Amino acid sequence: MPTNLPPDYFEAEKRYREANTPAEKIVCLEEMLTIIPKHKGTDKLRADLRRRISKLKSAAQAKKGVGKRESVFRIEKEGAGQVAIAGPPNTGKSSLVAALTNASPEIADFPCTTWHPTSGMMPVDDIQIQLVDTPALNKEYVDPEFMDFLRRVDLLLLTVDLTAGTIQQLEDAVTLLKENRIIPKHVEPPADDRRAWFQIPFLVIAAKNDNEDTNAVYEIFRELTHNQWEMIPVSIHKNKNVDLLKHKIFEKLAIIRVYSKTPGKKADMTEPFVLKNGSTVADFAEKVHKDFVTKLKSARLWGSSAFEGQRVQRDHILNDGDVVELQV
Ligand SMILES: Nc1nc2c(ncn2[C@@H]2O[C@H](COP(=O)(O)OP(=O)(O)OP(=O)(O)O)[C@@H](O)[C@H]2O)c(=O)[nH]1
Ligand SMILES: [Mg+2]
Repeated sequence: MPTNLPPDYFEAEKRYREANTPAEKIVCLEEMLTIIPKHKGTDKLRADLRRRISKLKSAAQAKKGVGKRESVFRIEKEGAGQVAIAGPPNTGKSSLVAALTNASPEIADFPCTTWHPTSGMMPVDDIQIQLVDTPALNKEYVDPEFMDFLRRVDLLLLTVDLTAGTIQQLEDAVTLLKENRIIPKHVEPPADDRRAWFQIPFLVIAAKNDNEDTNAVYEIFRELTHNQWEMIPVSIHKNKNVDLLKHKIFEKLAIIRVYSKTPGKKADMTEPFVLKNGSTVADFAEKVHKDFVTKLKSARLWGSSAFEGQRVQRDHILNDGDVVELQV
């Protein structure tokens, strides 16, 4: 350590040692660096200070990055599709996710019980679909990360309550989503607005359809909305239409299951590959292995889109349940 350092330097160094946060430490180190006389004898010390400053700065930067990635709404997609359950407070969103998946979000008889999303997997036949319970849509506070999450889901289940102002709930929810440029797939974005719009498949859940009274409300609700919305009346408490809902979700995801068969062996009917509707043999090959799509020589198919074991071209469009044998 060079001996010709001014007293200010040692004061700054003392503050550095006592500093609690990286930001304070950086300030003290920078101060020390400006105080220190510039000559050969201090070269090493100045290099060391610069190294310490840059180390602290990059640690702070990395932490910032992690913070961003750790938003509760950064939910990795899992299974055959990601489905958000969204809607006004107390409409039974969490109850739905708890009944259909392995997750157990909190359920309570007061609004805004849910503050964070909870994701669970719902088995439908031989596939798993991801359902995500979300906080109530609330026009007083719109979390941009929440909206960003909804813009990326494969399907949005908009839940309204048949026992409490159903029409108003639907209107408010749709307005809030539209303000955030989230609209149903069948609706065109406003022609005069050049911002990015997000057209998402919607399915309206008319929840708490426990009895004849609520069923009558449902009929009126359907009439007043002029059959504009694809909707399904559900009761979690009475287990009404729950199975139907599961299959409706599958249908709305517009996916097919395709089973793989190795030449000379039986088909693997336990783990289907999930593809978008309209996918071809080439798309399936790519999903099985990314090299297969270029190596693919021919394919045979069993299922409703061909006769048993028929040879098909790579652009042959597949159906749900098809079994494909790839020859590479
Ligand atoms: N009658 C009836 N009540 C239900 C049904 N499903 C849920 N509930 C009740 O509705 C209340 C709210 O349920 P939650 O699942 O917490 O509703 P939520 O939409 O998640 O509520 P927030 O997270 O507060 O927005 C609870 O008291 C549930 O027991 C149903 O099918 N019928
Ligand atoms: Mg909830």
